[in-house]
Amino acid sequence: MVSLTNNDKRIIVVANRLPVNISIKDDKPVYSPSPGGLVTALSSLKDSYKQEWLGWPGEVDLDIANANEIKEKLNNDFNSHPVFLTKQQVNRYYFGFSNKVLWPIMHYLPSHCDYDERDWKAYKKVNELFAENLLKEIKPSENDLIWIHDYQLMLLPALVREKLPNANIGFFLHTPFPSAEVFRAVPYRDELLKGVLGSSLIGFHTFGYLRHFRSALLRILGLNSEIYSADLENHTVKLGVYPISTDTNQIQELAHSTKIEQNLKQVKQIKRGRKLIISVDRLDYTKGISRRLKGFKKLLDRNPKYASELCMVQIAVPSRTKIASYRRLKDEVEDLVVDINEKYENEKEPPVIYMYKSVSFEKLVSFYKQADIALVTPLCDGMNLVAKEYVAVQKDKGVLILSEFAGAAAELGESVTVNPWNPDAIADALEHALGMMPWEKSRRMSAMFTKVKRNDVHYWSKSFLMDLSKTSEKDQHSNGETIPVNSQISDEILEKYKKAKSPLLLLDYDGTLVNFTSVPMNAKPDKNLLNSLEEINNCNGTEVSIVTGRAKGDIVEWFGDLNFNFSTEHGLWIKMAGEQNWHKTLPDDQHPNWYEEVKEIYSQFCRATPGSFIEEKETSIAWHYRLTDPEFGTLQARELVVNLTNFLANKPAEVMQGKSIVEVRVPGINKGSIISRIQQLDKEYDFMLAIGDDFTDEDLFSAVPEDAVTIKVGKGSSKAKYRLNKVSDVRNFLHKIQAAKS
Ligand code: GDG
Repeated sequence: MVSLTNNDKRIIVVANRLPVNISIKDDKPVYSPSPGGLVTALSSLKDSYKQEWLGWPGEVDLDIANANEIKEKLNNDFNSHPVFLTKQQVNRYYFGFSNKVLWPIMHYLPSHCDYDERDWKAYKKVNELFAENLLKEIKPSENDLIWIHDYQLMLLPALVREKLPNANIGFFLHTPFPSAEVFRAVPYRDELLKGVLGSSLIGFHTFGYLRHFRSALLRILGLNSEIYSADLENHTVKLGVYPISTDTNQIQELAHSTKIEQNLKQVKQIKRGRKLIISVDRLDYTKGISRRLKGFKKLLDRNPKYASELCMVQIAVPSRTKIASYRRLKDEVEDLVVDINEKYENEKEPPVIYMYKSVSFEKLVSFYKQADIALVTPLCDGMNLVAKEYVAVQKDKGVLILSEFAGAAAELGESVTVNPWNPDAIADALEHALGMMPWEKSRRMSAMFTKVKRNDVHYWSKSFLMDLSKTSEKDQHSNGETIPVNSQISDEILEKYKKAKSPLLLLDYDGTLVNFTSVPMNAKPDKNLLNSLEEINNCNGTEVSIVTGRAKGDIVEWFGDLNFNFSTEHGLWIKMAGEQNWHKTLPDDQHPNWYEEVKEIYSQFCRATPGSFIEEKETSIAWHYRLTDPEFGTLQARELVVNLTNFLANKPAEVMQGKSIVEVRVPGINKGSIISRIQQLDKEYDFMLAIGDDFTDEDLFSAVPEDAVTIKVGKGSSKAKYRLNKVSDVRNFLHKIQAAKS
């Protein structure tokens, strides 16, 4: 088990709802704790971390109750900080955008969406309110762990990051993350994704949701990510899979305690000797209640004897009743229950017992204990805790029928899985469960119990928080990452530069001095850049060098008039300032003999990969895929690299894969070749600064002397010592260089 002990740190939990209820009695607020899963999840960390909560305290009439008094009481007695919301804010942010747009989309049910721009505005406003309250009331420091929960607060991580760039911000999504094709339909999808990306760590219940999220980043924001992380301009976001669970020990204890005796008796009275099938859900259209009832009806229609032998209890907890589709669902479900019970009205007892209410947890555990089968058939569900609670109670008996579309199905493979959309399949699964031999029930349930016990809710919270505490910048630097150029480092570099008599600047072009464009020829240098570089070049002996992989022709066209040093085509052609002619690093007779065949392989890939194109240079040839479908392009590039590596195995060629490019070149010449040329010409410099953004610049970083200043643009491991985050930061830095000597 992971261990977390750090008494300096606080865990700040931010969720839509605080774990405390406030009601008004005799014009006075009455407080009652409502500990949900999150409180349980964090209970085992109570001794090692101080815990604070931020959230909406529920509807409180502030005309009757005094806001300051409530605040004080919640602070002192519940470590909680309320974010008070007006009725209209609740309607628009919570019932509106959160539950009429995000909830259905996250669950693949866009037909339930009802979009109103005013709801989005309120969603934004409330997320801002949460950020303001967090910063003002709790004042987090870099030592704290901020844990934000769920789809109602997707904008919050970025709002907090803006004010606290080094904060440890975790975000956990309790719903599924749908396919990017579905998420694309959300209005303001970019803002939502960028909002979540303010986090240091984003957690999902399953790997499938994580995969969809990455795909949405790529397809909607054009952001490439690794399996477990995404590099942004200013920070890295880790991604992880943390399946939520139950407090298995506590549930087992309750299931065997005398506390539930009375409840057990009541459940037995409901059963009356029949077999019990239990279903428990919030009354929500994602939970598949109607289809489940239809499935049960099919079972009875196929086997009328079951009408007297079985009893199905459906507990439907009232939920989001302000939303029309939830009210319609209630009518539909109740009609179906009446339908079944009317059809079998001659039986002694109705086969379906429908309870539209919330019951105590003791009662719930009693139902789980008495149930021969749990029928858990959501159409889509982030995890589904009911399934795990049933397993936690049963231990080695009973049968769990579980929807394929619940996150829990990824872990509970020994359940009887079912397609919840198909009532016939539900009836089949029930028949299967009813006929199952005791030894098989025991084998399946014991295997599931072992997993639910090992990966319980305490493991869930500890593993998430453990990973979150490892995401701080400090940790990443100690893992060999580049150091961001802050104002102190920048001053130190500029000071060295000022003192130097013959400084040399070695600057990569694309991704360093200019941003990437979809068509390479569009990335022309602007006037501002040209002026800035020219001024630096003319200043007290400074030499500017453009060190690029681009063809010589592009550079001559754009910079030909300027007296810079140039290294083009990854070091094939070099011309130092003042030289009349270009120096070719390779003798003329060394034109690569593999060139035409590589071109042919590229052509085949171009035909199969719409949007890709070939760029021909003298001794290298590149396949660009920045304009292709991003996922397909990446797959094709991988395939291409395998093909090329095989084909070029014994040939004088090097295959390289960079940012949306695969390139084959002659080995031994690269961006570091300019340093050999400098040595050949006996040139000497007393200060060198090299800046570049991709793997081809690593050759330059390796070739420069050890005391040179090396800067990588963007995140990622590198031989460079320092890091600037983006092209605009490089340009600002160049302006400082320009100012330093003038
Ligand atoms: C969301 C995601 C994800 C239910 N009725 C009563 C009652 N419950 C308790 C159950 C269980 C919880 O409520 C329901 O949790 P679920 O996971 O089944 O579903 P959601 O409410 O939709 O939760 C879901 C979850 O977040 C956690 O990440 O698993 O996918 O949709 O614990 O026991 N508890 C009591 N009386 C009831 O009548 N006391």
